[in-house]
Amino acid sequence: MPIRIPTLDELEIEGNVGKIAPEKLRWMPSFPADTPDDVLRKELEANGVVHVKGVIPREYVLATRRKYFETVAETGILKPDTDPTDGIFSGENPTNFVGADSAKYVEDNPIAKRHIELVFEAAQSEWAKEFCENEHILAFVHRFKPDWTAPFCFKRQIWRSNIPNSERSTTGVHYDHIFLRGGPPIALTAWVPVGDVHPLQGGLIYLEDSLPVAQRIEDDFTAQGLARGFAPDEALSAFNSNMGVAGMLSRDAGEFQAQYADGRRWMVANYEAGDVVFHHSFSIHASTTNRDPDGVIRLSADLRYADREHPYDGRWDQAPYHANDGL
Ligand SMILES: O=C(O)CCC(=O)C(=O)O
Ligand SMILES: [Fe+2]
Repeated sequence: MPIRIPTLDELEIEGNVGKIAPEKLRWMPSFPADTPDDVLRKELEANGVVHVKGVIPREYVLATRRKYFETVAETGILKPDTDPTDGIFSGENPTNFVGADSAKYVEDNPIAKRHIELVFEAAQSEWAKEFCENEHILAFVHRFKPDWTAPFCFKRQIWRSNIPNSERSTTGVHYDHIFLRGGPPIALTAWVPVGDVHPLQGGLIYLEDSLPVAQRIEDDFTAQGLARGFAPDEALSAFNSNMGVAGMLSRDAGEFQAQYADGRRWMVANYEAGDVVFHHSFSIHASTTNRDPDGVIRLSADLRYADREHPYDGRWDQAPYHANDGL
């Protein structure tokens, strides 16, 4: 049964701390795949993010969703006797299935350790590499970045599953350049919902008109780094002493909005398998808590693109995502 998409007033969007009031939200525009290139580019420059419908054939995305869940299934993440493509959560202890970025907190939980190993296995697989390099996304990278003559997908790509009703597990508020400072802020992120991600399933929310806000914050970090006499490597790090926990600007979208957004709203969206959200390195975004009523796990991939003929952050192209890669 397709889920009925709630109205903004009905939507219960939660960060790590609390709900975000409906008046602090708006819907994000989406664009059909045949939208003219100049409209897509203008939207990326003006709003920092473009949600494009139907970029990748739905069947390919769903087949990839199946492969991912087959790879991690042995840890008991899926409800017995359900189709891996559906990705229905088993209801086991949520801490068994925390993301790979929590690797250092699960040393005493063998199931969680194994789960993270399998997440890395998925990220290092041939099917994940093919997915990142698929012609459908690359065609859009060309359309957004016509001056790139040799675009490529960074080896380090992140696969994330968010299980339903797992508290305090959302991705904190950030812009990607925090993690990509080894190059100029021109890398292009494709955030790919790997399955349908309706607004209750905890997909990404984007702050409207966020590029100037991020630029200001980044300028501030640069000035603080200079004042503190950071060595070059330290200045590049997302985890230097100026930065928040895990490199994030805030652990909670609502808190960040109250402090820094100056009346800007968070944009929410209904993502479907086949859609891709392209965002600028200064686009401010976060994820929300998965409250899927049918227990569906939210799966997505963060794929990032740069060009061999332009400067880029080489730290992201050394190896696939693995434990302790320091990024
Ligand atoms: O999926 C998430 O929770 C975070 C994704 C993200 O931040 C990105 O793709 O840049
Ligand atoms: Fe991000």
